[in-house]
Amino acid sequence: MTTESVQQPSEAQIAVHWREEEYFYPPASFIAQANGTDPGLFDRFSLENFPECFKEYADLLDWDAYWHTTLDTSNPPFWKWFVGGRLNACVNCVDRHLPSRANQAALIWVPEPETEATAAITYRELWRRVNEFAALLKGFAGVETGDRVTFHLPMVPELPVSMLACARLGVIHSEVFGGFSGPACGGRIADSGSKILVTIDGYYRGGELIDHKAKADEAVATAREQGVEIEKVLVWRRHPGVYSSKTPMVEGRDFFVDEILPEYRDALVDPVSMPAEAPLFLMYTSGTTGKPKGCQHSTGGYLAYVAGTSKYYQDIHPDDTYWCFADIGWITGHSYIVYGPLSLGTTSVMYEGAPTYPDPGRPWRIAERLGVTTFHTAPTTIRMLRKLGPDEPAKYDYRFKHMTTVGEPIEPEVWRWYHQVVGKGQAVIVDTWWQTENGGFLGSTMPALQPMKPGSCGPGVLGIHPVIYDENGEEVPAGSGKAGNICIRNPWPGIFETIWGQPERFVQTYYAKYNRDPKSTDWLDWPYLAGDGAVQAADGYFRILGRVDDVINVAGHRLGTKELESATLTVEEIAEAAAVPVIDELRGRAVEMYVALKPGLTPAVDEIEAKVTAAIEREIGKIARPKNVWIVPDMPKTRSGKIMRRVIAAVSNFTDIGDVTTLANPEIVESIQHKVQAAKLERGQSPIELTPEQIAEIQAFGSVE
Ligand code: 6R9
Repeated sequence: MTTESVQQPSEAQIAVHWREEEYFYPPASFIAQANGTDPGLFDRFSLENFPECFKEYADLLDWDAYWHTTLDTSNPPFWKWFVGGRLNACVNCVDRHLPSRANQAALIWVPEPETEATAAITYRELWRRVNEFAALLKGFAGVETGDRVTFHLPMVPELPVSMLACARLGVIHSEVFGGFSGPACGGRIADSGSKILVTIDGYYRGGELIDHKAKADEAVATAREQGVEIEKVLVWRRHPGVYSSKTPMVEGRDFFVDEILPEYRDALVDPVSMPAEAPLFLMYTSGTTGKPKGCQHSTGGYLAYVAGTSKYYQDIHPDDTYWCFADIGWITGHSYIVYGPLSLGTTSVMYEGAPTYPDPGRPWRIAERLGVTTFHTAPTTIRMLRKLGPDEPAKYDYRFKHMTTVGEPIEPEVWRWYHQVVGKGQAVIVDTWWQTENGGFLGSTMPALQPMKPGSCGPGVLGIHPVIYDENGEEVPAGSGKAGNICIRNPWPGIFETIWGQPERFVQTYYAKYNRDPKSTDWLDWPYLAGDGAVQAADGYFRILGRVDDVINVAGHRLGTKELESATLTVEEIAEAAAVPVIDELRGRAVEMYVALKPGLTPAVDEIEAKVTAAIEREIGKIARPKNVWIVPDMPKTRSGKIMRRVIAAVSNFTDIGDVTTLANPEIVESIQHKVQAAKLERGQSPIELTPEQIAEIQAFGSVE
């Protein structure tokens, strides 16, 4: 055994292999109209001007009372922004636009069935609906400022209406992604202590009217088991007046919103002026251990941060038609479908359904019909659209000036398709790196001022000063080719305030690792640990390698799954790729690649395997040579579209697959398992006995905590 395979290298020693990508420059037509064209911005937001620089973001909002302290660090790391300031988030997103744009569309909602009409909701109509629902929440449901209300809503306009109604009342909303199960929702109800659940009878997804109310009953039961009793379930109806769920309504507990709302017709509710640091909402993120974490976001700091980043990085102008094709059930939708765009008074598009329903031309038909100018989505959606409809964008007459990618590292191959085919070579792209915990973007290029580089998010955004530390807390210099843990040196207004009910876990998870002195009230002693591995190129751009646990250690060389996947995607036939570790007696870990091919190809299996191996050898080196390459019809995915690497890692290692019921496509797992394991046995790769640590590693692979 070599020393290499025995000693674990420190983060600082991780060699990262990738090819430097070329720059792409924004078109002159984009620069001519951009919000951020003054290079002086970077000086204004330099560390020397911290924290006062963020006044510029806060000044985008209307305040009832101006703050006296920009940043209060007296109780680290529970930072408080804009202390003394008071405001209402709903007023900032709705009321204040009425004098200038009452009859401009605030939201344009596209139902999934193409036979159903698109609905444009003006700022004035939104104001009406929000007031009426706020009146119902207060009068009928009895909620009070500071209470929590859980929503389990899909992509329907009732979701932003419910959010803004809570914000108007100073009630903390907690939206659970509509695709989550009833029990998952119940656990979050219990954790937040909500007494009210807002849901809907059904919604369209993939051509089907899904029965959603059924999940509410399970959610209430789970919450009860965990000691929290839901008093009322408010049920919106997808088709008002018609009940589309098979589950009975529970007498005295369940109520149709459309039956009660008429009592509140034209009601107006005074917005509650909230302290800047009052919580606006909770957003749960999953972890592999313990309860999901309820990230608590503030009113003033959060709203200022999403307004500022929407202005400069989304380049939002009021007369844009801005479409963030994400789900409001995730942080991206909260910040960049609802709060950011509406605070700036633009028109925000929402789409109810699946990207490829009824065909992979759908998003481009929506873009053409609505005249979308600004488009925002995730690599997983881009990969899916590329796989199923590579030539579709060209068939539609739309023109994007600006596009965003968010949520995962994007492979340069996929980036180039997005740029060339979706953006028709005319749109600027921002690759925005951030997390549920962060409120808004952390890493991105400033679209008119900094060139794009496929696969890299760019430098820290305005006022965000990232640094990469090794395991010992030493800075890993830019251009060293070494990876480490990306951290943010300074607090910022969008950072979450705490984990709801778990302040120790907040400190432990995000600050303990690199804190220099637990008593220090100097924010410089409290770097924020993002939990992602990253590399910084000599030009200062960061390349995010994925969660720190998404790394495969092959004979002492840690390889980012994303590097392997990127290399694999350079093979023309391949649409999607996922790398997992397989326990290997000789090399510690070996790599197995799972690949899905572009449609319509009948592959010569050996040929594809050889091409993948050659591509990885070429892009990374022989060390990363995969042990096996498996061609699969599709990857097991979460409902938010992230590939579940732990499931295929379990297949490769013959370990227990675990719970797959929360996958979007659980049926795929069995066929992959059967095919791969039979082939492995045929190749003489029979299962080896694993240690408990090894089993735990496989089970946790690719998970977020
Ligand atoms: C906004 C969001 C957070 C994790 C994050 C990182 C990954 C997000 C990325 C990215 C590379 C990007 N991530 N954006 N990786 N490039 N542009 O996605 O929040 O769901 O909490 O996920 O997603 O690993 O730590 P969330």
